[in-house]
Amino acid sequence: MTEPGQKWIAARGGKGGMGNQHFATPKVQAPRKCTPGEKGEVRELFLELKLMADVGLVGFPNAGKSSLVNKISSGRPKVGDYPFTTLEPVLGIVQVNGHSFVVADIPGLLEGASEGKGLGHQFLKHIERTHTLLFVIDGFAENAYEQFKVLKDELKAFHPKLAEKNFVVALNKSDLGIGNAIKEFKKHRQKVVITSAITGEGCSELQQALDAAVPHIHKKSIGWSKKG
Ligand SMILES: Nc1nc2c(ncn2[C@@H]2O[C@H](COP(=O)(O)OP(=O)(O)OP(=O)(O)O)[C@@H](O)[C@H]2O)c(=O)[nH]1
Ligand SMILES: [Mg+2]
Repeated sequence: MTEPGQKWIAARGGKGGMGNQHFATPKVQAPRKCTPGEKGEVRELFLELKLMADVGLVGFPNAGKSSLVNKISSGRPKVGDYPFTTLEPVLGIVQVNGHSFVVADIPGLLEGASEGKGLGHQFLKHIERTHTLLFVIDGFAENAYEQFKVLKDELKAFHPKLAEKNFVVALNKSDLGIGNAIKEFKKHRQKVVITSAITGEGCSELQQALDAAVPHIHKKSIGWSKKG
């Protein structure tokens, strides 16, 4: 169910029986005869909520996903200096260039997430329907590029479609000196937006990069119209 007001028949009612009136004749105008209706279908359903967002954040725990969401959007997920601070997805609205779109912060992923390791896999379903992914990589980590590759592989293992999505990479924690990571990504010709969620460096560039990646039809115009 993706639209407001959308209808879907989960279980059909049984065919109705024939009431007394059906058996009425000129002589017997109030018959006592009737036939019972059929039983309706019975189905047990398990409903699962998938959040609707345009951009889904993916990254290892502690990479700074929630810190960036705080900087670039209206979302206010909790930030902590320990892994798995974020335990539930949090949505935020990014307002840029006169329109807005929605980003979803999800718990960090671990290598093996697609097989159930850590927490993140439970939330990957929330990003199945997002158009764009934002990989958040801790640029200060020694194996930053390796982490990016692991994340991509995990997504692919979870669902090949996830790996085909449009994506933007934020190489975060630039305030800590991330020259090595920048070089690594350059070597592999992978474009990145260099960010610091602490100083704010690169955060408006990140908004622009996401804006360029999210298709226009998904965006809502911000503004007001003067009536009367
Ligand atoms: N120096 C520096 N620290 C950062 C930056 N971004 C985040 N941090 C710190 O890194 C830690 C983790 O930040 P979070 O935003 O909670 O990271 P997360 O990726 O959401 O983590 P999980 O929710 O656990 O997956 C916090 O102590 C932040 O203050 C940054 O750009 N520079
Ligand atoms: Mg977080």
